[in-house]
Amino acid sequence: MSGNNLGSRLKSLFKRGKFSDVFFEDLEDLLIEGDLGAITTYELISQLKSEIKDNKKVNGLDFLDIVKKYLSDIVLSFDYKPVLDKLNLILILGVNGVGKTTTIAKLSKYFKEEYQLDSVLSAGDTFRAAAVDQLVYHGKKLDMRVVHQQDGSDPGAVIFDTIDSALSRGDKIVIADTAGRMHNRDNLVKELKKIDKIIMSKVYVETYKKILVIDATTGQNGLRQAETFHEAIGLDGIILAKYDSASKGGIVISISRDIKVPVFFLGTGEGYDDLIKFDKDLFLNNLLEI
Ligand SMILES: Nc1nc2c(ncn2[C@@H]2O[C@H](COP(=O)(O)OP(=O)(O)O)[C@@H](O)[C@H]2O)c(=O)[nH]1
Ligand SMILES: [Mg+2]
Repeated sequence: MSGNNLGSRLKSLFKRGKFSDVFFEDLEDLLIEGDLGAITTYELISQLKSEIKDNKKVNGLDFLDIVKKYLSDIVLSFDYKPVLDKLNLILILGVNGVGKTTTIAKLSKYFKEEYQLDSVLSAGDTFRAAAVDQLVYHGKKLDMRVVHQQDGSDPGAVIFDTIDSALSRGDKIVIADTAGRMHNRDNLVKELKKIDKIIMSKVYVETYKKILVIDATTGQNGLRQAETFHEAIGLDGIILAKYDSASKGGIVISISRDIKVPVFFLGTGEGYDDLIKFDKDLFLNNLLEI
């Protein structure tokens, strides 16, 4: 259920107005179900308890304000802008099916509209046969160049080639796809470290961003994915895909809190235009239905 109706359920709980043990137990359940994570939940509840002690007259609306203020101090956002006179490399990471390839297509359209820059798409997911075709398809639709090799080739070599060709042609943005297979964690980590090293040898560190795509519907599993990728190569940001689902994305609160990686964008549908910059205030208003 991942955060469904968290705000309205909080509101109806607060309306009861009796701050009994049962009230706090129900509140705890709601926050946990909303994917806020255990530590956030316990700290938030102890803060609410002390606010009640200090001010007996807190009402439902004050309560939501306290919750929002608390979460606002935790959630991290980042306003991503490419560096206009250098080659920008965006490495897109994430487990299978979260929305990586679709997000790459959306990002390329976004950069075209915002900065009039074409992106070169790098088909670094060489593990799944259809992945290269999918990127080539989007490239054709959006009129973006795609660099690819045959299925099963070395992803590091594909990305290496892409960067070389982008540098020689003066392109400013490379967005690289990767395979998200997780069944063998050691292999995945090894491969990611290799790709990371290749990229670091070719682009300026300030123009290189490692972005993890998380599926909003996966709940706490998203935090474990973020931890795995962050430990492997260090993440710069998160894109939360499928935010148009019933989930309100409470998982980014746990990710911000536990590994301190900010959110860049939200994916809001399957179309090329369904990508919006992450706005913390809007996100929290939507989560809490304020
Ligand atoms: N509703 C919705 N679907 C999405 C979004 N992003 C991706 N998808 C869908 O999720 C599925 C998997 O996407 P894909 O990009 O192939 O994932 P990948 O395996 O990580 O590359 C596709 O059917 C996409 O259309 C989103 O923001 N909202
Ligand atoms: Mg893909």
